[in-house]
Amino acid sequence: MADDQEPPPESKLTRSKERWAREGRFLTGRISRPEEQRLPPGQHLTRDWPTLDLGLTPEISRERWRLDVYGAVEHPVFWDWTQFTAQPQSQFISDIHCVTTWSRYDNQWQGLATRDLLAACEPHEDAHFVVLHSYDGYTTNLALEDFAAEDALLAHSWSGKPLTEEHGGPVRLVVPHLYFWKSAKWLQAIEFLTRDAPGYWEVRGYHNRGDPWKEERYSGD
Ligand SMILES: Nc1nc2c(c(=O)[nH]1)N[C@H]1C(S)=C(S)[C@@H](COP(=O)(O)O)O[C@H]1N2
Ligand SMILES: [Mo]
Repeated sequence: MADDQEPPPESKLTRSKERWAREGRFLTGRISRPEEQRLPPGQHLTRDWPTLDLGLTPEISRERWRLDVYGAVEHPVFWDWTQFTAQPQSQFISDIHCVTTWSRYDNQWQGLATRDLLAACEPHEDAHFVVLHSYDGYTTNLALEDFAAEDALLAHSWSGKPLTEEHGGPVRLVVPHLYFWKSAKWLQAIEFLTRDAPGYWEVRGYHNRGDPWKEERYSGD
């Protein structure tokens, strides 16, 4: 089971982001563009890679790291680092779209494709949602179809190097077709559910799904 760690007290950035959600900040008011449009509306490109989190970087050594997959699954999983890295390996290149309006192209990720994880744990017929639990107390929710996207993965490497601590190492989720807050850093557990359960940002004014091309930034968009 996931640790019952409380997320850290709300930082200035967290409070600003809650306010942006209330004010509808960064909304262009445009309708969703076709998927062929690489840069979603209201986004700008950045070449560096900003770090965004709750202001607390959990230090989880690869020795101490565990992945716990539980809930509505036929085969719960509890892997240590050796077991996790022995799973099938995938490499995907994808773009990052953060709801704070930066996007970053061509990120090369390596790790376990969520589809391979699903093959291992076999979600029940009535499992339609997942909640990701992280070592910093962060949570985020996804529909199972979004989690199962063909280029979604549990990434341990970026550009051929181990994922750094600031970007979520040892392991983070990457779901490229949704805003980056859905891509949980410092992944600890994946819970399969029959009913949806909004996560940290989803209960703080952010959209439940977060499709960048539909500008699903805030709840109500
Ligand atoms: N565990 C955890 N994962 C998280 C967050 C967080 O605070 N804690 N922030 C999310 C947000 S809002 C963004 S934009 C991305 C930022 O990832 P990066 O710091 O690697 O750019 O991580 C997401 N995943
Ligand atoms: Mo974000």
